[in-house]
Amino acid sequence: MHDPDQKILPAADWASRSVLLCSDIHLSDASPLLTRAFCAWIEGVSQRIQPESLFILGDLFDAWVGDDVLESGQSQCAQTIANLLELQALKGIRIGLMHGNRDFLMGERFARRCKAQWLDDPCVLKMPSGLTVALTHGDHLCTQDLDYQAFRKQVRTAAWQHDFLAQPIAQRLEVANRLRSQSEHEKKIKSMEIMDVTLTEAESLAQRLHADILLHGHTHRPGCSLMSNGKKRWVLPDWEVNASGELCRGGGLLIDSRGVEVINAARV
Ligand code: LP5
Ligand code: MN
Repeated sequence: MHDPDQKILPAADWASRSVLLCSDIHLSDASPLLTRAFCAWIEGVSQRIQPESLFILGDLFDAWVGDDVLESGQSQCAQTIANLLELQALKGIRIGLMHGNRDFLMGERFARRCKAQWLDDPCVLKMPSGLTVALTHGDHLCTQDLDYQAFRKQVRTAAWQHDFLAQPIAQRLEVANRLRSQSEHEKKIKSMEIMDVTLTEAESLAQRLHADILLHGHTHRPGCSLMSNGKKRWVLPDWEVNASGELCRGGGLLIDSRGVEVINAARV
């Protein structure tokens, strides 16, 4: 059984017999029904499948403006998710968290609270069968999206993050809301091709990491395709509920001794 307090393994070297993966859930206090549906899915699937590990490959939250939000008691969603992940960890499931483009400010305090470990982006998962899977959120592979890449470079600097986190929570939330609106506006203008991963980048990442499979989220275009170098590319779905709280999109993937299996949203 996994010890939740164990030290973070060196980057790019994870081993597990079975891993449940998901990403792009985009949880927030604005959508308690989505939070409820995600919790039900995690609890149901983890009980049924009993995976050794649960890896969340970024954008667990719609926007994360700092770990102090959790401690401030201002976010029911953050509390609920921290409790959910902590409970899974206490049941013996190893929780791996990767940063996405919306929650790259998740920090050590949040990870400790969830009893989670950080997954470097990219990292490599090695299965006992010999199958090797490269894991990434995927946003850095969208190299044709030059505006986004410039934005990403800026907000990932320590100086920028230090200045941002020094602002009061209310101000940070305002900035995040403005950025989310701007992003939604720009996504209507950008072409689908620009917003997808650049295939040559995806291929060379899998090659460089000696992986049989590349697995990522971010693009919200789930599926499996064969790359020109013969390696497979699996893409995780994003999540959404309808007005009644039923999942219309979501779910994840399970990797075990049988390979990769789609675990859809309804299957709990
Ligand atoms: O997330 P998604 O899928 O909708 O779109 C992404 C890219 N957008 C983003 C922006 C995020 O959605 C906003 C995240 C807010 C939470 C972070 C909180 C703390 C950080 C605060 C940062 C100031 O990542 C989108 C891509 C799309 O994926 C597909 O790959 O196209 O990229 C954009 O829309 C970015 C624009 O192209 C460039 C934005 C430039 C804005 C510069 C203003 C800087 C303001 C600084 C404010 C202090
Ligand atoms: Mn993303």
